Amino acid sequence: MLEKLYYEMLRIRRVEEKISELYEQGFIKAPVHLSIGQEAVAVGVMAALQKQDKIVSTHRCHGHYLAKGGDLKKMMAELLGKSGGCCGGKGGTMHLFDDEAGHVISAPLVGASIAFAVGIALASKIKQEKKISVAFFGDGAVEEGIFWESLNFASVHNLPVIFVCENNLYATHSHILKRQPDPWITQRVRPHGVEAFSVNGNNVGEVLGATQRAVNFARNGQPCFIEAHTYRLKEHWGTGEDWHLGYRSKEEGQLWTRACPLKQVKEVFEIGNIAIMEEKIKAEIDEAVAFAMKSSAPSSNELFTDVCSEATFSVGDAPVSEDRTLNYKEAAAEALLQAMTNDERVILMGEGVDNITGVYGHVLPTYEKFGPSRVIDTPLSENALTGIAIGAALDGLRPVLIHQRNDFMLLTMDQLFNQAAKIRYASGGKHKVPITILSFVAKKVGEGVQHSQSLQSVFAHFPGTKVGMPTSPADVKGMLLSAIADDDPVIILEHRSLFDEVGIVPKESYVTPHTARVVSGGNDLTIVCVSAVIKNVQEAIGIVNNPDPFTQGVKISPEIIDLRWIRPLDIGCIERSVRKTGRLLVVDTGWKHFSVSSEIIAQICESSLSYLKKPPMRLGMAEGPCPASQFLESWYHPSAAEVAMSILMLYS
Ligand SMILES: Cc1ncc(C[n+]2csc(CCOP(=O)(O)OP(=O)(O)O)c2C)c(N)n1
Ligand SMILES: [Mg+2]
Repeated sequence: MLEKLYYEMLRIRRVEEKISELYEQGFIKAPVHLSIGQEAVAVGVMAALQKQDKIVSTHRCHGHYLAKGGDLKKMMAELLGKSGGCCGGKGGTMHLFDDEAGHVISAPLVGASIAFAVGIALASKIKQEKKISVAFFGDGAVEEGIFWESLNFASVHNLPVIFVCENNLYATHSHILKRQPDPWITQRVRPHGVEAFSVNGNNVGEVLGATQRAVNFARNGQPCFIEAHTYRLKEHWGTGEDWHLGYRSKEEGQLWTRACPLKQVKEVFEIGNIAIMEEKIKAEIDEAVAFAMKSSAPSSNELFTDVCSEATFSVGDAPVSEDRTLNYKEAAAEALLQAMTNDERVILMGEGVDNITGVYGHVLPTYEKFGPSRVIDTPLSENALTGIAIGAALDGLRPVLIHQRNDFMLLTMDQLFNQAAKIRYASGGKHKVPITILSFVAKKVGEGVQHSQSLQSVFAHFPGTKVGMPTSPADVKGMLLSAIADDDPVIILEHRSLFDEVGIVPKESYVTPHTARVVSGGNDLTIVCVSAVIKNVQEAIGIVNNPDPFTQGVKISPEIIDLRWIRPLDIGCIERSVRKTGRLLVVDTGWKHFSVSSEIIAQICESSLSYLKKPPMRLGMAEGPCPASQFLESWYHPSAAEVAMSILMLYS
């Protein structure tokens, strides 16, 4: 056993030395974060795991990848940016993954991947599998909120997960005592209800022993934490030494060099024929480098592949087989119930989802039917929850995560847009992240600047996500079902002022296609509506066409388009209409500047400028935060009268 552990550590060391050579020769053009000096942690932990167990890693991921059984050839090709790499060259040095080996993913945003391990553990528990998951991270990650949020969630839900902190004393160039009140992280972790071990991370046997104990706990639903004290011998990134920078001393480095994991084994134990080991490793490395060198460079098409999935569900308009009516909230609740009934991979998570109101009633039927194992009330940890949903999705579930206001989603920006939106691409299309985020926009609730925003343009900015804003009861059902069936992250924003709208909603399950809806045809003017503004627009048309002195008896027949999906944007529908009417008004629930309306008008100007008879116009919230006072807020959103004025100005 010890020989095998030594061999694995030596292999990582030699691979990283070869990486250094390739880097210095200019074959690797990206930062390399070497784990030279820290090999015992990866090897000791992995020796206690089974193949089925899954791990997630960080920017310093080479050792974890190799120790878990990741393919060395594909790793080398990835580091060289080649198409034969494990991510087709799209992931690079910090995004290695080998799903078959159980190295699910590594993510360089400090702390981010910790939540994925918790999500994988949640999925294991729900699927009643025996596998456990392990998150590797550095001491710096312990300063991130997501670490504590993840730890808390794992503890409350008794998840089979092990948190492995490689405490190498430094985050980049900053010593732990400058960043944390107590360098013994274990002490601060224990009160969270996890079993915690502190080990000499340079002693592979000690790491293995602690991990074996942790594995026994974790397989029985007791999360564990291992703090492995270790030391990075090379600079933070790059291949050299950095004693000259002065943030750590050469003497300290010499102490740790003497305590190097390889030496610790060799000096104490009789290890078989090391020369044979060296030869075998060299042959393997040479073969991997040859493979990587021969592998072709990716073609320019690869910029645009693996960004989003092709829709995996059949599309078509909502069936109108019968004329049952539901209100908007009931239709949304029915979508969630049908999705969970039809597919046992669908789970629902969110803060207070099981409380008496069941998130505006949306969750009551699902909670009643499926109970707390699939409708999961969560701690208030928006960012970690998103990461946990990602982890569960990477392990085969289709989580729906609810935030009661879209304002709260700003706390999840890292997980949503650095992680969920990028994982398909960074894994070369091999991973998918089928998560649905359901959230709400509110107006006229008196809750002011942090509860009344409409942030669709922020969310739609990122390739790799889809964003929908349903307006009708039929669409809220179809768009939610579409989101849940989608293999990519989809954000659905409901507007609370639509909750009481009633309409025909087919009973069966169906998906709303990624197209805009022409609500009423007309030739005089195109009005594009985003979400709830459609009610104001319809009222405005009533005002305009009402024969009174204000309108001087004009009769305008506008084409009203309900956008439905912000991303993908159905610009074709708007173009067809504008080329017919020559006039465009966009009315949005959000701000005008840097917005959905800006995007639509820019695209129309690019493609259809010569068709426009007048400069396009747009309306949105006043360019300031939303006031709490009902008096102030009454001027804040575009009123029907303002819409009417704009229509008249465009038409005149
Ligand atoms: C959220 C975030 N903040 C900052 C960085 C820049 N950064 C990259 S690695 C690193 C230090 C991480 O230290 P630690 O977690 O101890 O890991 P180590 O590098 O020591 O292995 C920092 C600050 C980042 N990648 N992500
Ligand atoms: Mg560190």
